[in-house]
Amino acid sequence: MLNETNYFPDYARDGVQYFEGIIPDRLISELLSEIIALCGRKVDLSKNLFPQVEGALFDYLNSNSKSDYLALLRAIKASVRVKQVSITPSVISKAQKLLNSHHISQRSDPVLHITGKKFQLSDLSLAAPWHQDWPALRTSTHTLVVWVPLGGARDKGALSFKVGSHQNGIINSGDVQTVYSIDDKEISDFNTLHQGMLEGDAVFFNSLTAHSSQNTDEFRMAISFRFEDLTCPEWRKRQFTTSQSIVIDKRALTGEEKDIFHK
Ligand SMILES: O=C(O)CCC(=O)C(=O)O
Repeated sequence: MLNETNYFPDYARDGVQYFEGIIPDRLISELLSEIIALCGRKVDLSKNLFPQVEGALFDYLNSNSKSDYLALLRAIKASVRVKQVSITPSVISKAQKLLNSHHISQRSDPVLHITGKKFQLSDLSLAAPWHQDWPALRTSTHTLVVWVPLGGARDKGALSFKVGSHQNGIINSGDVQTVYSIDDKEISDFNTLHQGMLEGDAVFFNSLTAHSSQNTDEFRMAISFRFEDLTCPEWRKRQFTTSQSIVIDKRALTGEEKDIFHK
């Protein structure tokens, strides 16, 4: 394990780089307030918002069906507040710099990540085992991932990275469960870096950098989004496609609508 405080990873060399305080507090607070409101709770702006999010989400989970809870998570993920975080000017300029391109895009949707034992819905842990994001995206090997904690990442809730693992290209991985997990032995040559993160910080990493999270007792919430270089020849060859797609979900139709559409 690398010394957490004395090591400053560099994106090109290590495939991961941290930036402190690049997301305005206001944006994070607005997103957290929205989550509390979506859970049907009143926001108390005089108190810390993150514990209120935890309480509101946990109550929602316990007083609604699992599918209603998952629908709420989808609604949160689709919030304009999430998009606002992902297009913060400071985030965009760092992404342009790290991708070495002024022409960048966000081809896929943001993802919402929750860990914390009391939010686990089945035997399947909410934590992510070691994996690369590339197999789930299949865009370009330059794809840049940005992970933004909304709370609970000051210690164990933060991601761990295998420093420099992006330089190995695509690593053997198992079948997809939640992610395409990588066996420890495939990445044992790389040092593990784990750095706690404050709200407002963001970590940028290559989609080939192996990373993981821990199944902590404490609640942790984060969002992630991806940037592509529109001038990347490799992505052009794939006709600017991505594997992370939105499909038309027929279950979303009401009974009446199903009668109208027949199929
Ligand atoms: O936040 C987590 O627990 C996992 C995040 C992750 O693996 C990712 O952003 O690819």
